Amino acid sequence: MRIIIATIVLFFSIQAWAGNVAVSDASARATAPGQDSATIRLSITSQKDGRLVAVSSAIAGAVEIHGMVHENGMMKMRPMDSLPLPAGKTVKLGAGGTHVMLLGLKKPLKTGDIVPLVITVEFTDKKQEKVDVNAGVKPLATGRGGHDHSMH
Ligand SMILES: [Cu+2]
Repeated sequence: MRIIIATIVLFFSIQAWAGNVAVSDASARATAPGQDSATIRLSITSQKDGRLVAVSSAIAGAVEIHGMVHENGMMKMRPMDSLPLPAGKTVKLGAGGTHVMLLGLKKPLKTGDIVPLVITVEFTDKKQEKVDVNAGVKPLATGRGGHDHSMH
């Protein structure tokens, strides 16, 4: 059964359901030359109260959940241990605030590439659920509307 689910996830990566957790709209941007980190955007909906506790990817040395904090009048990224996922609420990551960050990319991200991710959610009863997600790589943002770090 697990193999069948994994296969379905591979072919229908737009929205991955695995039990209580749905992940949608997962995407990244192509990397600029020399860039070895990348921000992942995605939306997570958990049907039960839980927390996003880990994200991993075979193509990155490390994956962190980053929050944004004000420090001396500047917005800075800070790693978070976990991110609350209230039951039934869609939590968006990557829209200028909390985001998932790939560090130590093993290869550059090119438009059309797929970034494999494993997302781990822990529920209030301490049970964990892992969701396989494929994030599509979009072209590097340029010009209007391409402001990934806008705080609006
Ligand atoms: Cu970050």
